[in-house]
Amino acid sequence: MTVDPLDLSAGAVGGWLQLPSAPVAELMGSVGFAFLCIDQQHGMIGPDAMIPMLQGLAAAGTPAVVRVPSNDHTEIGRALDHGAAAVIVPLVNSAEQARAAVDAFHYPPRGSRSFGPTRSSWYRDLPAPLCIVMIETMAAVAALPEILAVEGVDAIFVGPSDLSLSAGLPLTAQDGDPAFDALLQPILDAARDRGMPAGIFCMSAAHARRFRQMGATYVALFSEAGMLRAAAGKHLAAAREDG
Ligand code: 3PY
Ligand code: MG
Repeated sequence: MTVDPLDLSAGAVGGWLQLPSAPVAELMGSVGFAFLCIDQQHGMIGPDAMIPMLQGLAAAGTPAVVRVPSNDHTEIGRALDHGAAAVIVPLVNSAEQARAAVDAFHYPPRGSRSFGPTRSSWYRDLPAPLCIVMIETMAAVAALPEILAVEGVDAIFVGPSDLSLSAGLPLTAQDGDPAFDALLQPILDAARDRGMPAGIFCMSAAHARRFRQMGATYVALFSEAGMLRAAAGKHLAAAREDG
């Protein structure tokens, strides 16, 4: 398996997977995304479905990121054992929670990950995986300087929907509401000041362009399920039109 190192510092555009399908993961990998994220938090992907999806992405040569279901020691270790190039940990709301994620990510003496690297040990020279924590609540915003200072946090990833809800804003705030931008800009600025990659989930290509202009160093575009549903709806509507 040859997979390029994950570079989250220079405008990378990744994609998002919610459906438990290896062929769909491979298909999305063939498109050229900088990475694809297997979403175990909100996607329909359990541990058994994840393994063939990792294999599909490896076949396409696409780095596979795993969003674990929660900040859970076992889930983080398992994603790494199975060969994730990075783990995204949702809802990290304090430095203590960031330290717990980093602790689960590393073997002793640095952390407390249990040894048993199944698939990840089958290949030499795999790039070192990255530990990415999600900033998506007002608590995380308040604790941001301390979270960014936690040794072992490699990058942050903003969840715009949860952040909006936590701030009492509508989900549409990410479409350009100044109140949302006023929340996001200092997050991106603080990461830049520390030289830390900062990414954000994007519901559209327009969001990706706007958030990159605001300083996001990488983005993840909405999911294969969303794209498939939108395309199916468009084709259906077109087919119903009279010639
Ligand atoms: C959010 O927008 O809250 C996310 O977690 C995106 O995946
Ligand atoms: Mg979220």
